[in-house]
Amino acid sequence: MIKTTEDIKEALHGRMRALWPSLPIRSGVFISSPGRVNLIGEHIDYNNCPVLPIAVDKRIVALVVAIPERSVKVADLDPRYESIEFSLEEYERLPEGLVPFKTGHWGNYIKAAVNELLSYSLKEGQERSVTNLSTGGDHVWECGFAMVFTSTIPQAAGMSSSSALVVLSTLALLEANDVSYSSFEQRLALADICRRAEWYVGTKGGGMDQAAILMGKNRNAIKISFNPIDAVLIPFEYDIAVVVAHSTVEAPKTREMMDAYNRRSIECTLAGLIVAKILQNRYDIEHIRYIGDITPSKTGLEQSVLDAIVTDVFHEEPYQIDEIASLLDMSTDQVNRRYCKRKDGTQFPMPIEGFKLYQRFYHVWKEWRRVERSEQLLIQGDIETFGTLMNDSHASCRDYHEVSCPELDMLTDIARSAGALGSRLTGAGFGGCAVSLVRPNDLAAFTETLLHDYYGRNMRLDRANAEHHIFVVHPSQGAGRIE
Ligand code: NG1
Repeated sequence: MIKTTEDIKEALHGRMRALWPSLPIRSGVFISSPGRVNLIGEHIDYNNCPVLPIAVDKRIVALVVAIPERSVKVADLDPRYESIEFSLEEYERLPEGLVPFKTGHWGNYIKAAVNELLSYSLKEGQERSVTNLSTGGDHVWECGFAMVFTSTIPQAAGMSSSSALVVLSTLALLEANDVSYSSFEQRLALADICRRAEWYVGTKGGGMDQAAILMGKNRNAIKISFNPIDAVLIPFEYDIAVVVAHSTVEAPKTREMMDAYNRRSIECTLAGLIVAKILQNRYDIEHIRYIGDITPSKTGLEQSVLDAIVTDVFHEEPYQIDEIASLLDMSTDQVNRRYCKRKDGTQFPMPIEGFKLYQRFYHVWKEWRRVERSEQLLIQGDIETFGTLMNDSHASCRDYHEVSCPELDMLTDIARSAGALGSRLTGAGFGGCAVSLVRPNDLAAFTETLLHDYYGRNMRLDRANAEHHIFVVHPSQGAGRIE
C-alpha cells in the first residue's frame, strides 16, 4: 500500500519508466494539485459573486517530463486506466482546436487545459511568464509533456477532482515550456485561464475551483472574488475539524448532470440581465451583465437601494421564454441563440415548468451576503455563527437553487443533530459530499453517529464499507511543484 510522498514518487517513476522507457525521466518534476472544499458561497461563482473555499490535503500528485516533440502523453498510475496521447499540432490543424474524447472521459480535462493554453502566445523578447501570455504573439509551446499521475481526491464528489486535473495539466505544459507561474499575480492570471479552459468540457462553470486550487495556503481559507478576480487569505486556525462526508450518491458530469448545472447558470444569467434592464431603464445604469455586477460601486446605488429594487423584480411562478424575451426587449429566437445553447451548439432543452428566475436569483443574492458576513465572522473567530450560515446556505441550495438531493439533506440533518456547528452540501451538489464543522472533542461521537445513523441505518453500509466515506480535511497549499 502506498503511504508516503516518497512512495508515491517512486511508484510514479516506475510507471513512467515502464510506459515510456526512452524518456529522460530524471529531468522530470513532481507537481501536486489539491482538491477543494467550499465552505460557503455555492453556485454563485458563475454570477461573478465571491466564494469562500479551502484547498485541501486530498490531491493529485504527478511526475511531469518535458518532451521535445510536440505531443502530450498522460497515464494514471493505476494501469487499469488506458493512457492517452495527442499531438499539439492538432490544435493548429483544426479550426475548432483539439478534438475532445467522448463525453465524460478524464482525458478531456487534460485537453481542456492544453487547448486553452495553446490559444495564447508570447511576444518576441518577453519574459516567459503567465502574465505575459496573450494572443497574437510568436510561438511559445515548443515542448509537449509526458505525465503520470495518481489522486486521492474522491471523484464525482464535489471536491473538484476534475479542476485539479485541469490545473495540473496547465502547470505541466507551463513547466515543460519554462513559463513561470509562481507569483501571486501569475497564479491569479492562471486561475482565470484555467476557468476558461474548463468550459471545453461543456459546463458553464465559474472560477471558484481553479482559483482555490491555485491560491490555497496551509491553515487559510480563501475569499475569492471575480469582479475582478482576486484572492484574500483568511487565517483558519480554529479549534475545529472540517469534516467531509460523502453521501455515496455519485454526481458525475454526465450530459444530464451538465444540463442540470447549466440550467442554473442560464437561469442566473437571464435573471441578471433582467435586473440589468431595469437598472438601465430606470436609472440609466449601463454595463451590468452578471448578478455579481449589481454592487454599489458599479451602480452608484447604496446596497439598501439595490436590495429594495431587486425584491420585486421577479414573480415566483417560473418564466417561459417569451416572457423573458419581452422583458429583455429581444425576440425569443435571440434569447435562445445567445443564452440557451449547449457548448456543442445544440439547443438547451427548455424546462417544461419554465425557468425559475425568482428562486435562483433569491439564492444567489442571499448567498452572496452570507459569504460577505462569513468573511467577517471568520476574521472575528465567531465559528458558531458561521456554522449557522452554513446551515442557511444548505437550506437555500435545497429550496431555492434545488441542487441538493434527499440523501444530502438527510446527511446534513444527521450531522447537525450529531453536534456539527454547521453542515451543508459542498460543490455542485446533486449528490457528492457534505462539509461539517465539528469540535475536536465531539469528533469521535460525531463520526459514530454518522456511521450508525446515516451509513448504517439509511444507506445499509457496514462499518468497513462506510468508514472511508468520512474524513477530516485541512486547509492546504495550492498547486505547484513539490520537492
Ligand atoms: P464541482 O463541485 O467541482 O463540480 C462546480 C463548479 C464550480 C461551482 C460549483 C458550485 C466547475 C468546474 N465547477 O463545482 O465552479 O459553480 O459547482 O458552487 O464547473
